[in-house]
Amino acid sequence: MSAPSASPVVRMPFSELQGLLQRIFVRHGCAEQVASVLAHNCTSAQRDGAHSHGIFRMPGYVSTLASGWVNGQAQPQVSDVAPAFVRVDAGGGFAQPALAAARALLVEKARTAGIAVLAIHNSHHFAALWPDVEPFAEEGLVALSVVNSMTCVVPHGARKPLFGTNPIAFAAPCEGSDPIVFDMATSAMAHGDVQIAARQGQQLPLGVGVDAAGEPTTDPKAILEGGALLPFGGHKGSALSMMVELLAAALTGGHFSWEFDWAKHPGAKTPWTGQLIIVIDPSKAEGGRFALRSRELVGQMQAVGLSRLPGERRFRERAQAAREGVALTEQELQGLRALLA
Ligand code: NDP
Ligand code: PYC
Repeated sequence: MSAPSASPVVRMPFSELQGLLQRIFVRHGCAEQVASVLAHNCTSAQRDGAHSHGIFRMPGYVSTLASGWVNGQAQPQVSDVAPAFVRVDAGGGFAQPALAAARALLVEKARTAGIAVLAIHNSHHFAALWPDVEPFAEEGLVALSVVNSMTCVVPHGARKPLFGTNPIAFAAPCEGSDPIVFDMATSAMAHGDVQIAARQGQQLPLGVGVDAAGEPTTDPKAILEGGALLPFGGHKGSALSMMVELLAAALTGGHFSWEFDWAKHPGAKTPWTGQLIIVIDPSKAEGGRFALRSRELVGQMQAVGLSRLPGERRFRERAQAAREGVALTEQELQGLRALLA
């Protein structure tokens, strides 16, 4: 999805935009450490052209903080519960600072046991998921993460929404190149992209969602105002979304996507759920040549005609941002300055 405006594009150094976002988070009640983690996450999404979870999200972060729904000052409580299992109670704060607090222990366990699980609960996740897994692959590890969101997806064969948009992100090292990374909602479209389409007055393909009467619609506003999304790929995406509910909520101790009620917090936007991250050390595997085998797989995919790997578009946009600065529109920049005022 393209940037959400026809306003002129400006480019800023990563550090400058990150600093601006960090000040906004602090201004609206986040502790410095929380603000730093969220600002880095959000700037990274903007830099990579992941627009549904870049600065488009800043008004939502601000309104959810103002509503008192999320605790921007939460101190994550990390528990070392088993040789390969770490739990974090995020304290009603954001999931990313909880991951940051547990990360060193998680990696140590994965390198010792070969695999380790991080189960975060009592957490809010309002971001893209790839920033949570990609850094593991950059240090030679394989990582898989799932997070559930808010009820807005009708399970395949059902009549009413129950699941969240429930993304799955995966990252693996690949010899001689950027890691292999994919990150996808299990709904036919991310909720953020439906919001962007509604804002831009675009229609959606059939199969993305239904209106308030449960009828197929191509109108994003009908999906957002009383309608719902569908899983991608019919029963297959629906099964994956169910798996995300189980792993991100039931296994972590977090809420299912339908289990929280933000009605008493006008402006609340962030799903109060859970997140699971599994990290594997591939050096323990047969042959210890995982990254080389990744390279072979990619080579074979390209040999049969593949021209775009998942993650490749982001890495391309990242390279351009490194040369020219992170792109945002003049209108978005003004909006950010207004959030700081
Ligand atoms: P997309 O459908 O845009 O992309 C999904 C994956 O497929 C990406 O890895 C993308 O790579 C890759 N891809 C897309 N098009 C192609 C193609 N033609 N060929 C090869 N690979 C391709 O993502 P979604 O709309 O499903 O999700 C968007 C974001 O929303 C995600 O970051 C997700 O984490 C986030 N989200 C967050 C939620 C939360 O609760 N926090 C809930 C739901 C979604 P590339 O990135 O390089 O384009
Ligand atoms: O885009 O579906 C989405 C989403 C939900 C929560 C954060 N992003």
